[in-house]
Amino acid sequence: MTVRPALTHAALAAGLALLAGAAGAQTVLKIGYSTTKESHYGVGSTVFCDAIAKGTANRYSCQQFPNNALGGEREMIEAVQLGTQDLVNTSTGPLGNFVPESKIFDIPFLFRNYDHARKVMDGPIGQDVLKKLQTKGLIGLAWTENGFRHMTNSKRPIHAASDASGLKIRTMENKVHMAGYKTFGLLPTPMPFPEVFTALQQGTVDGQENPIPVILSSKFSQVQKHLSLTGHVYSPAVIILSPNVWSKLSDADKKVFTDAAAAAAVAQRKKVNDDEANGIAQLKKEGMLVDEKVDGDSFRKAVAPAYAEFAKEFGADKIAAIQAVK
Ligand code: EAX
Repeated sequence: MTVRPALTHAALAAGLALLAGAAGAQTVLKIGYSTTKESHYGVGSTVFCDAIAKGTANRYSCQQFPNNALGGEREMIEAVQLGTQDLVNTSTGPLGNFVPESKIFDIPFLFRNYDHARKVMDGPIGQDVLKKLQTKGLIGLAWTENGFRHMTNSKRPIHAASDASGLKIRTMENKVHMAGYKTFGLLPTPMPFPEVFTALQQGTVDGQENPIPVILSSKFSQVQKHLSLTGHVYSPAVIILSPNVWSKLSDADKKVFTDAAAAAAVAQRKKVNDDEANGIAQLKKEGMLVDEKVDGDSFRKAVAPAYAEFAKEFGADKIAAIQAVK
């Protein structure tokens, strides 16, 4: 009499185990980024996450952490390197501290426009650097995009480089940017992104610089009066995966992940385009005074002498090779 129920339990347990086996192991990957779910990073990350879920029949899926929920970009890259976070969709701002080869892309006025920048990132030069991430315990899946960066501040309109002189501006933790911005007369103050809104609000810094999609989604219009479309530097972004996850993927799954990241890049760049096209009107509506016809030559002239330093650091030939991409 006592045997029968025990058998039933055993049969039930075996049945459950079978069911679980049929469904397969399910892995939920944590992906973090700085801005909102609706922003360019959210759009790209959602395309990536949907594609890996579809391509692996839900064996892999994501939990998204927008709005700096997992920390600043440097912290997130570190966590991905350690394997305590699976994925990050991040600007290259702090990436040079891990992969020095990526710093060349941070030179001000290196790229002429979006077409040029995307061609370089997707071409042999960009892809070589993407592969270099592997040597630092990071798997670069694809270059996504943050966008060309523009200056905002609370003090005065910036039309020419001389207007920038003396303004205290928050920069990313990026030595190339800081060196470049000093030539404009700015006083660069490096700071992780999660602290920027408060620093602007409290006047710890006068301004900051970021692409339109970031200025929009982070509501900087609430704390900044002036926007100048300086486009002084291109800000690439990248989806990075932890090697812990990568090393467990089959070749077929690896292809699903890289294809998903490529699709994410297309969607994220399209969102950057859309924000560049529509966001400026929105920012004006929110009260910002926008200089759309900045004296770009004054900035290019100011930074020109720093190119000698950049050439020493990165090689004049490497810089020229990027400039030569048509
Ligand atoms: O990647 O730190 C920055 O200003 C970045 O542009 C922002 O985190 C989005």
